[in-house]
Amino acid sequence: MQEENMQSTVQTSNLGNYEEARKQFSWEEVERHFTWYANGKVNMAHEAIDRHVDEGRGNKTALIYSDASRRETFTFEELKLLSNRFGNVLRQHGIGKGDRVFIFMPRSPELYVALLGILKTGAIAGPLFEAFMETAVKDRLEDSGAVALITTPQLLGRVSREELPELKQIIVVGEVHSGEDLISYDDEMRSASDELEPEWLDREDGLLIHYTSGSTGKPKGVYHVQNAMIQHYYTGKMVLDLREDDIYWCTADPGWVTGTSYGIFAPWLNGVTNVVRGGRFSPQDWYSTIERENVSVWYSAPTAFRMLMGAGEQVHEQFRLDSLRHVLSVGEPLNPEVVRWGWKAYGHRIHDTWWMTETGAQLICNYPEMDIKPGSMGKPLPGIEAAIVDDHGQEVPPNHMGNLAIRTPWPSMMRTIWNNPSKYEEYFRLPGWYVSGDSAYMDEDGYFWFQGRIDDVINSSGERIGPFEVESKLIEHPAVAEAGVIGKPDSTRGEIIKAFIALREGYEATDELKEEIYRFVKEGLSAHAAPREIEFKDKLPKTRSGKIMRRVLKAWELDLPAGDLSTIED
Ligand code: 6R9
Repeated sequence: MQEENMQSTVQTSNLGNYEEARKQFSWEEVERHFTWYANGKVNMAHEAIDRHVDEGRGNKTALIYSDASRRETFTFEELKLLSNRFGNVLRQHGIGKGDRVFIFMPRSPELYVALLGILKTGAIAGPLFEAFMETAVKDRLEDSGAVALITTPQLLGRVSREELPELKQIIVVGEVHSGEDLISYDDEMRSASDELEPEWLDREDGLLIHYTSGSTGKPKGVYHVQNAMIQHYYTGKMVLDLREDDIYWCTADPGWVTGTSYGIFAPWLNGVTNVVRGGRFSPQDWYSTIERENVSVWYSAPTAFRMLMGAGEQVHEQFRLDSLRHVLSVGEPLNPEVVRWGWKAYGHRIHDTWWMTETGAQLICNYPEMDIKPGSMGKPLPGIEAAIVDDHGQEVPPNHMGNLAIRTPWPSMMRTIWNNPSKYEEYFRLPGWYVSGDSAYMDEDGYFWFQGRIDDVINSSGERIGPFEVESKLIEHPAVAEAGVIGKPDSTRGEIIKAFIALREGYEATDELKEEIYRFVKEGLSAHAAPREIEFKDKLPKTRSGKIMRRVLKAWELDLPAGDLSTIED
């Protein structure tokens, strides 16, 4: 990327004139910023790390890692040398281009070094959540045909090696006992050379496989290629609004696509200092991370924001949060109440962004310069054509609910579902469109409003009700910390609305409270949207990325099998 070219990207990031920006935009223009546009040789780890060293930014801090027991910083140069070493370790064991190499460990500097090292060899990285149990790990390693795994002594017991004949090498970060047929990360890193020529790849060569759960069947291996970096880089600039001196914190784990696209690639392609915080969530811990590291751009998820909101003012008021310049959210609908609260609590409107594992990067967003309508996901990125279509692929008029679909292609879209091309085809069942599986509508100003997953939409007495709308109203009630809403079969109404609710501290689960909450929704939203049944729970079932698993609520309710639970939080 040339310095003067980066300037011109910054200028187009002024989306104040959205229509004009859309007209002028071309992906090819963005591609030109990469040196590989001219020579055709590409490697994500080189673009994200080594290039900054080559261009004189080697001494800049790339990574600030901390958890309860340590805090370490790494410059771009240090990350270059460490990932070179790890690349050499892998090469010594015969690993190279196209091999699938998985990572199964908690966040730590070694995880990030390992991932970059994998990419340098041209292998395809597969990050897994540390919380996965034996079957979840096995399913993913088996389906991908992984040849190597990087893990820790604590997690090793969940790797059923006998059942995974293709898994040749296990590299352990931590203590290894001799005679165990394991590779010690520490030993081999010590003796490996820190010089390495990365594997030069084609832009359509592999980058990552992220496993994600559908509503049925086994998890799907979403396959991404090097070319995705065009969009990671560009959205980092336009949507995250990353600038040279930013301290950026994405709270997501690399086991989730947000933790790679926006926890690794977008910040480092833009040469920005990246904060990683290990350990468990607590409001105090997160706010003190922002305060200590002077975080300026913060990307998190609705569940976290709701929990921070639930913690009450007395918590955030103890911290100095004025380093923040831009706050963003992804993963689930961001309730209007949370947007309004964020404005009050942080002085910033939380900017919602919509995208999926399959899309590889953000597609519909609230840009820094845009007027936010609280509750809306925003507008399509320049270069992205989104629409609401009916089941035949015809666009529906504004304010009508339908399938949220994207005109193909875009740079970061998945290239296949690993081992399952027919699953991949299902996303393109309407010719010319990628069908997201979300239902939404577009208003007369071109803002998109999420309604639910297609299969979550409730039909009560002929009214189509998006569960999110009801959930958003519910959490405006002072007693409600979290809410999940499903349609429960009902002989007269087709379905009635049932709400599962976790209460905030200090509220008691009584019938009077149920009655009060019912009336609150009825009066605030509509009678047909009010939950006729309410059940209080200590906790709601959620994925690791914070999505309330309505299908689990439904399974509880109807006494059905809950399906694949490998991504559930606890
Ligand atoms: C990045 C990520 C994708 C699904 C998507 C939708 C939901 C994501 C959202 C949102 C409403 C938003 N989703 N962002 N719903 N508003 N801003 O989340 O990927 O884990 O694959 O989930 O998440 O239902 O289809 P992934």
